[in-house]
Amino acid sequence: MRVLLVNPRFRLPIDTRTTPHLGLAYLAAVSERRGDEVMIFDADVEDESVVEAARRFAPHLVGITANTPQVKQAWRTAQAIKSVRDVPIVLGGPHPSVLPEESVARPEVDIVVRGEGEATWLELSNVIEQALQTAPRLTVSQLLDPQAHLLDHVQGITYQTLDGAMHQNPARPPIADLDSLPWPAYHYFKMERYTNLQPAIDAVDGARSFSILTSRGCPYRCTYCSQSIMPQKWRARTPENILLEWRHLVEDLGAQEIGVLDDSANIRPDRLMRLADLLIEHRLNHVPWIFVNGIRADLASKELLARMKQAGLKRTAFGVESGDPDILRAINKRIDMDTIRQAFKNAKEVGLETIGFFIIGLPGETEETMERTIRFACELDPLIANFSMMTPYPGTQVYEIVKKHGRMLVKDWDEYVFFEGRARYEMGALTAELVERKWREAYRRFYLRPHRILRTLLRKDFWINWRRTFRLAYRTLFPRQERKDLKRAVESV
Ligand code: B12
Ligand code: SF4
Repeated sequence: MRVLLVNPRFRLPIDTRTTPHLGLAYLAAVSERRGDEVMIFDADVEDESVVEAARRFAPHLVGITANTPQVKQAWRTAQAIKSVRDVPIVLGGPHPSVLPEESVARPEVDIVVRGEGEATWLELSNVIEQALQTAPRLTVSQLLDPQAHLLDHVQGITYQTLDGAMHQNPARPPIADLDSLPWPAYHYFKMERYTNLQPAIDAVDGARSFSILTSRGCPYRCTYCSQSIMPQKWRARTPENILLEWRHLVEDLGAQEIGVLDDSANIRPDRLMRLADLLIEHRLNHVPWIFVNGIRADLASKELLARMKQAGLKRTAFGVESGDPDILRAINKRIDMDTIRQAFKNAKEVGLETIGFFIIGLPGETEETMERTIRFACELDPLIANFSMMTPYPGTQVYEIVKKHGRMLVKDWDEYVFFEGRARYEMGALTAELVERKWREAYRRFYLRPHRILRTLLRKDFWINWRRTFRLAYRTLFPRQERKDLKRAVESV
């Protein structure tokens, strides 16, 4: 069977072509293991249109991924494919997982896979292949015929049969044994077209940057985080299993940097300690790696950080979010400021570079609390401070709070990006003017301190990348024209 997996193009004032989409890379791997012919269409890097690709490849099944700001583009993409081929179109990813009925109600979307996708995608592929055996010209109408009951037993999907009935099949339990998954299938991506993991600060050949996922899920429930849509249960691969993939990335694919994308990699510090030992023992520690997405500051002891540094860890991010203790409590972060201070101190003392993630405009914020966040960022002084404008994603607690007590300023999913410098909602004393001003101030005050400017100028990678860095800074702070041009280009599919 031929399966086409699509990452719809996305307009964002930052470069999104950093690394191949890991979710699609996993789905491609399970399809390949099933014996399917696979094509990945990552619209961010392709030359041809998705319509041309669908015509040429003639898939029996199409899967499209979508986060919130991508979902409308996912619908446009589905429409474009449907215009040339009567093929079942399945949507998955963070957005349709939270609001499956919204997508399924559209004529161009047939099925939504909710949550973790591999097992459901596999089962759907089996169902469709079996149906194709009895009806080689299987139409979508046959698949969605209420009398046929073809999809009745597939867990984790939502779909609408031809009689208009919406079916929300029971949720699929999370994959218990992550070691059983195949490795992400990078060979379906045009690797040479991606940038490296953090192109604003590192100069690495993009074709040699890879990501890895050592655990899934997160036991915490921070009120602003879309992680709350994934299974609460934190599951981890064994260090021995991770080592095999790590070695494959380094020795077979020539990785020059590896990004660990876990939400919360250090929930069990002993597991990371063992992984670090294995990387050292197997001489894989010459390839630098980065915790791109942040680790928990309360579980990052100096001993663990030092061992990981020895194992090749170059840089780690921490989710700090706020410099105000009450706001930290309100967002359910379950970390206090001293613990965060200590984690940054430990990381710097063992020689690691640090990234701090901060949020401006959380519910309940005032000018003073945002001011504390800016001051805390300057005090912690990470190599990179990333200030996100609070964007309430559907499914999160903040989204419910804002819907109830505030006023959403953006109605369109396309606008749900947080690097754009525009406030997404207003609530009480938290006006758009105030949040936008503090967000601009945060970047200005953090990066334009004399010692920061000097530090930036002294980095070798800055000079290799300076054109790009200035372009990114400009696009981040003045996104308006960029947005218009991108919108036009993207919506043509
Ligand atoms: C790495 C990452 C990025 C990278 C993306 C690199 C890339 N090319 O993929 C960068 C830094 C560019 C990025 C940017 C953004 N990101 Co981001 N990102 C992540 C992160 C940390 C890891 C993604 C990942 O690889 N996960 C692991 C894989 C295995 O999971 P997955 O992709 O979700 O796929 C699984 C399922 O969702 C499902 N699935 C997914 N697609 C499909 C399709 C089909 C057909 C099927 C059947 C199943 C299926 O099956 C997959 C396998 O189990 C996640 C957090 C997270 N834990 O997922 C946030 C996350 C996805 N990002 C998020 C956001 C908000 C953004 C931005 C919008 C932020 C912004 N700047 O405003 C941008 C959007 C950029 C874009 N192009 O769309 C949110 C999404 C929330 C939402 N409701 O949409 C997340 C969930 C973070 C969070 N906790 O809030 N991101
Ligand atoms: S912000 Fe981090 S710790 Fe909090 S729920 Fe999301 S992934 Fe978990």
